[in-house]
Amino acid sequence: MSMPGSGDTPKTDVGAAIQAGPLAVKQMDTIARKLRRHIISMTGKAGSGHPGGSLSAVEIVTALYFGLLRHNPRDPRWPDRDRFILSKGHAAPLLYAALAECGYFPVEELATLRQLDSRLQGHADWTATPGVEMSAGALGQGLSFAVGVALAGRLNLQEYRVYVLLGDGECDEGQVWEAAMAAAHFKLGNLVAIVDNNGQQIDGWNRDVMNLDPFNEKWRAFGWHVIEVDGHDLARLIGAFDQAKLIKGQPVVIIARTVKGKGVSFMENNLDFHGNAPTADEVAIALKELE
Ligand SMILES: Cc1ncc(C[n+]2csc(CCOP(=O)(O)OP(=O)(O)O)c2C)c(N)n1
Ligand SMILES: [Mg+2]
Repeated sequence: MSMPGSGDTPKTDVGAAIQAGPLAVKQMDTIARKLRRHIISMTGKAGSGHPGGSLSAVEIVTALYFGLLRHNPRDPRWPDRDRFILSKGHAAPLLYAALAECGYFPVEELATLRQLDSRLQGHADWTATPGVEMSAGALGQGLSFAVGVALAGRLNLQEYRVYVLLGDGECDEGQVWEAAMAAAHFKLGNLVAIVDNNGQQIDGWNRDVMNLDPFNEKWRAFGWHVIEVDGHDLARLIGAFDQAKLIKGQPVVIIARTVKGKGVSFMENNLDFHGNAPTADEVAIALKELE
């Protein structure tokens, strides 16, 4: 996290977390573990949700919210904020955990996930939850939305950058490729897509359901600059995001190689935890592993 830049920034009350500036990788690693614990506790308490695809993207979201994004939890609609758009909306528990740890709302509220009248529904609602940029859940839409936000930034002469997180299975959707084509056509150098490349989707391995390979070459053919990285290595992820900033006049996609369910032994690569919450016993074991 970094301070809102100079220039036309509004007079806002800047929180302590922001004043601290980007965190060291070691501190981010501690936060990543905390986010994993939240994901387990929240979905366990709710009795439903999507832990697998939330756990796989923990480092990606940690690097963004605690290392890269220019944002202000005390002023979620600050016009010049960098945008993070969660296109794979079922990973809402991860987004909520990160937003709470940043200070957008109290950490205690995480326990209300999926309850009636909670601000934290199973899929995020931008009208309800501070810090949420787009209501998601229907896969395939986030990149199109991000293209619009990136174009708006350019038209309004704003310097914010747009980051959008997609699932790899989500890339089965044709709309993703329409948006990919448009982003390159409009030379959107302020747009970075990250693909959580965990190799799985709801009902199997991508290679069996709908083979995406050659994945990098597809993005390149659509006019994108491609960076491939270990999606659980915070230092390398930050390096990838820094590298992306150097690319001008072209959108960048970071293909982050990840493991679904990462961090909890019995959840890793286990399709049962795509859309099922851990039981009380499983929560206890998982939290022990994440101590
Ligand atoms: C349009 C649409 N079709 C189907 C679904 C149901 N669905 C939820 S998650 C999911 C699998 C997504 O796989 P992926 O994008 O790889 O997510 P991850 O592995 O990161 O959880 C599906 C098919 C949906 N949410 N939206
Ligand atoms: Mg996947």
